[in-house]
Amino acid sequence: MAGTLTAEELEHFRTEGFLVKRGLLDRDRDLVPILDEYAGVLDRLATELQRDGAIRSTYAELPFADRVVAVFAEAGQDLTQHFDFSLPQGGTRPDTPLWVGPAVFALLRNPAILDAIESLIGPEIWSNPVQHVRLKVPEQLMPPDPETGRPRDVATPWHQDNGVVTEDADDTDMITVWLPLGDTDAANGCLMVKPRRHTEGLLPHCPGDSPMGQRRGGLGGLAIPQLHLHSQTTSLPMAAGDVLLMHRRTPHAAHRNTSDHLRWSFDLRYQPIGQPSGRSQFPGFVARSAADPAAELHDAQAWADSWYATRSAADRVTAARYNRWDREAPVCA
Ligand SMILES: O=C(O)CCC(=O)C(=O)O
Ligand SMILES: [Fe+2]
Repeated sequence: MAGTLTAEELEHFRTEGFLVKRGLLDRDRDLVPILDEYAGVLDRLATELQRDGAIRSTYAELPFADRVVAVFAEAGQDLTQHFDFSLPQGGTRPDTPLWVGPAVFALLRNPAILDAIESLIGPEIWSNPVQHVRLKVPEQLMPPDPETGRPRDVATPWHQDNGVVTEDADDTDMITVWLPLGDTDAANGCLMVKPRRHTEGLLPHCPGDSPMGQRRGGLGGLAIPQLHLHSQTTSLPMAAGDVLLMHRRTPHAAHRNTSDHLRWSFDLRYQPIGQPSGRSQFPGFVARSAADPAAELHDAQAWADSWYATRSAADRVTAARYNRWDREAPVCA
């Protein structure tokens, strides 16, 4: 079991609320297939944008990460949803872009990742559908935000992942798995955590459009108010192949991307089978089961179809509630 955690690693996770497992993934075996699959998505997207007059060149000569930067910057748009394997929180339409390809499914089922998860929650593992790819173009290369006139901020505000799901999942033993597809540091937007704060319970979160929120994209804009952000911050520079495991109540955030190159990452989540996912309108699956191996999903097309079916039911998805926070709450006003 290549990814099984050692006793020291388990102890670190339990006391600190997170663990960086260096080199858990092999770049050639585990990450290159994603890059190959996404190169096709990007090529089709660039071709379409050029046809529609949104960009002059398809930038076909550039390697993937540089090509993402060139295409997003010239189009002046964050086009991440074309690569994402989840749907937006509200506003989904039957033609909302989504990429649920076989290489992404293979990563969700990656044996080394599942070994690490098994060490934390046991062998009955559900792939929780709160999952994303994040393609963060250097902020200085994107046109300024039309509303504020300031550079578009791709930082991720401080939050706990428990805070971005619905309250039925508060006791779900959800583990976040965050992995960069290119090397990441404080300049290009690596993650930061507040160690040992996962034992404090759920902290208040404020919507991005409230005075205490930080008016930022993603995550429905949720942010923990400054008042609760005392205590040490640890930045986590990581290389492609490293994997961060996080407790659902560990406060975390990401630096801005002030570099000149793409910061991109996947975040996945796992939990014991049978517990609420906190996003019941989205589909998960049995990733590993010692008790009932026949229940495991091995069919990439069936997984993709489960997302297409959710997207087709767009009215239901749009009406759904994604979190519990109220912009009028005293802590946010
Ligand atoms: O990648 C980011 O900037 C944020 C990721 C995050 O919040 C998560 O993985 O839970
Ligand atoms: Fe998060």
